[in-house]
Amino acid sequence: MPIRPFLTSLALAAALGAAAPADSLATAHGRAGVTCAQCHPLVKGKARVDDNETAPNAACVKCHGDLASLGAKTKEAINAHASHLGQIACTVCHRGHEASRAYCMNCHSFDLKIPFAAAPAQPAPARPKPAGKAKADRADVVVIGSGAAGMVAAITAHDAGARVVILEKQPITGGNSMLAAGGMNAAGTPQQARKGIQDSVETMREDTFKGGKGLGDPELVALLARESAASVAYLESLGADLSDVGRMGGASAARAHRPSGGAAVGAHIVGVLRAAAAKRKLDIRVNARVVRLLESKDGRITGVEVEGRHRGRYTLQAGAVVLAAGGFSSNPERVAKYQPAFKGMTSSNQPGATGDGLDLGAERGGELKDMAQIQIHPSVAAGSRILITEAVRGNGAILVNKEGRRFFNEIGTRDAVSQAILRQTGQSAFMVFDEGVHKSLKQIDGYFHLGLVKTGDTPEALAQVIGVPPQALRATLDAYNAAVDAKQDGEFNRPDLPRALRTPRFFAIEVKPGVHYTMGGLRIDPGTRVLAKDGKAIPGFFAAGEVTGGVHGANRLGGNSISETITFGRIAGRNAAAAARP
Ligand code: MEZ
Repeated sequence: MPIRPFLTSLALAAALGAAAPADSLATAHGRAGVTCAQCHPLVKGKARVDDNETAPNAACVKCHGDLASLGAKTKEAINAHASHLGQIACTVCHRGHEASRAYCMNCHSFDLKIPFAAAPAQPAPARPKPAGKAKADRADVVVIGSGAAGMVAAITAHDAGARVVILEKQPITGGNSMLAAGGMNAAGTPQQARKGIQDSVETMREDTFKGGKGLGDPELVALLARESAASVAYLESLGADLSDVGRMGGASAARAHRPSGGAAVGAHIVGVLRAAAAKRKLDIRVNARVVRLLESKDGRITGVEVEGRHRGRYTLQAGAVVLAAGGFSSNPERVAKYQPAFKGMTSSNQPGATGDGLDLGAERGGELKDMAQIQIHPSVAAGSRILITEAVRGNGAILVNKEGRRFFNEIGTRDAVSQAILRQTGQSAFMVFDEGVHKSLKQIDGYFHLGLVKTGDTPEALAQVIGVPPQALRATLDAYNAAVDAKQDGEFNRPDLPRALRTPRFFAIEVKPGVHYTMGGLRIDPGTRVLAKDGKAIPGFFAAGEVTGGVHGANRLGGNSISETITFGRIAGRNAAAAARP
């Protein structure tokens, strides 16, 4: 096949503009004179592609520019090329031989136009064969999942001298950690000291255990609290900014660490971890689903069988495997199986949070615990999958029902606040705040950007916009502000009253509870070794993050998830590297 020189991106754009609506991106490129081999380099005369789709992506960037340059050109308010998903590959959204679809539409419902969205479900040309052998068919440590737990485990194992491969079934890295908003809990940090916050490891341990209704594993809970400050320091050593500290529900002190100004913690941390992984040249394979854990005759986990999007099935032998594949909040059937009352509820999670990692571990004899402990988060924007971070309430917002009245301590634990909302008219509430709260937390700008916030110059004007009785909303705000002035919430016993709500303008977001976190999972010991039903560790098998059970008991406190991923990810990486050593 002749390899013609690339068209200029201008000429290509003109040719693509004339594409028939049912074209796929590949056929339109073909008509524009782009040859297959320009996107799929020929290996021994055949077009090949690896699961990371490296060559097609390099070709996209060569002709069209990278995400940053495309993002800078966009005039639209919703800029799909400059999202919180960070640097992702072009082919995540722009598919060659099938309909293209913006990845963000898994969670959002923007009116985004993406070229070739109407491509017919045509059979793609015979799947291109993989680009020869994958980089390694043997690793010291295989990590399954690329959220914060997986990335930290991989980086730690690498730094301990192990050869590591990360396998991610989604086309992008970051998992649910990418969406984490409010902060990372830690006690006894320099950040808290600088702000004069009184807290201790013991208080964090107590809050976590009590928040989990005493169901948490005491050793794991204590470990989470004890290592939390070191985990913040670890992230900082990789370049993270965790200088802001706020208070979350169920915490007796402000201990949720996040970037300055109150920006979302998850996208920031994932960016830092991606950069750390790139610096170490870690072998990260996306579009790579693990279908089976390999086991030796004596019950040791010895590797994985992988289904690569293009490569097909292959095995990867390993000295140790770390499972960090997350929970199952995006799997409505599984949620309903364990909690029928949550059937049909929205979820705040990324689409990959389906729980297949739990199956992998259970199939190899790992014990599952607390599977029915599923958390609904009180504040998902009504009619969406967009989490309105608890930090908005933590920084002073109140919850008001359709009658314009407060009804609960807004920074109670999530289970209690969610149930209180479900008891209100329409099973929803308005999160009401003022310009003071808005200014205190950068993340709120994102909710304006997404059109989720209703606005009024006065409480009465806001009430008109959201359809609640104006006098009632005015009276509610007056009573709340009086409580803030008196430093005592006699009505609902809210323990923290950070600021009065008097600074115009006034804002409201309608929220409903949504499935947010699954506390149950594989049982582990404090060394992150996966335990079998007889209580013995399964050799060569480690797990960290939401795929495990036991840290959060019956209810996780906001900010404890990212904390868990870093602390247990570090332990898993260290111990897996040691276990993999011959
Ligand atoms: O830990 C969480 O789930 C969290 C902090 C969520 C949020 O409301 O921001």
